[in-house]
Amino acid sequence: MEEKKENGVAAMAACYQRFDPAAYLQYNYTPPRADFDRKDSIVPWKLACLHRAFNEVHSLLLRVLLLFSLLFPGDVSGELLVDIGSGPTLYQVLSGCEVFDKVLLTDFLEVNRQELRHWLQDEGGCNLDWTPYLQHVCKLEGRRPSDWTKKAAKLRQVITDILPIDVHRPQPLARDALPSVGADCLVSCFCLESVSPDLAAFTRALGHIGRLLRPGGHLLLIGALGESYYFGGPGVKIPVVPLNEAQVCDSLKESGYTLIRLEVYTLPQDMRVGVDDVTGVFFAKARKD
Ligand code: U87
Repeated sequence: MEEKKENGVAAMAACYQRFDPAAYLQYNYTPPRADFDRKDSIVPWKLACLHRAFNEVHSLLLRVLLLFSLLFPGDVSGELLVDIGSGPTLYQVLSGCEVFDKVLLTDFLEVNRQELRHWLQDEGGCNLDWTPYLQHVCKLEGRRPSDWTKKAAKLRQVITDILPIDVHRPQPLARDALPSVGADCLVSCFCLESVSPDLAAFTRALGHIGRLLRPGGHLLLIGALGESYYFGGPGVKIPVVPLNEAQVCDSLKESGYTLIRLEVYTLPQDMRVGVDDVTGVFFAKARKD
């Protein structure tokens, strides 16, 4: 049994050796999937979920208190936000960088960490222009789109590091990567189901990243529904664990989280552009027990 697990994980790692960040960004982060003039486009939907999650206040009591004194932040707060399996993308931390003082990006592949470093060092060499993303999130925050330069500066200021990660390890990050109490919030987009050989490995990985999070901390999880493969580059076919909503809820419960809210987006026909067979996208906000 142990051996079977390792083989599945090793086979996934082998698939990723040919991952092509430039192609991947073209496939998933340009129109139609990233069309900011279309409410039913995938990326604007993801950005709206993240904006709400990082800025909302849940309980009525907190709302009333917020009304009387602007002391109380949203219920997602703290110092350190960690993004699990960032890939070559930044969209997933454009709201969180205004709420957390420290943001840690992580990925399994050096080619993706390099892509992120290119943006961080602002020396060109990026395979995607994130300006429209920065402008869109400024608008969600009620700011002028021209404030995107301020948001870019804020993001470059709070990103503390870009580290290797393997969610299949009980300790996914280097031992000294995080303070002993753990992170205050985790965000992870399209990672776990895209790197796990089966549902059991997906659920184990949820448990492994949970160990990086302080009790009471929040997990913001975005993922694919009904997907069995995607292309990580020309001819680079990567298997995916096909998930449904019930399995996502069960796996979160099994690995020690309390689900706060689950939202689901169903792909319109013209978002099915042949780079995968995904049918839906879920957004889960959960808290570690
Ligand atoms: C993103 N977060 O684009 N441990 O949101 C940790 C690993 C491991 C490992 C590989 C998959 C993309 C999904 C980023 C990147 C997410 N990556 C790393 C893709 C599939 C649906 C869809 C997609 C994207 C690996 C956008 C949209 C849709 C990748 C990352 C997975 N089809 N991390 N053991 N092995 N990784 O290097 O960067 O996981 Cl809209 Cl619909």
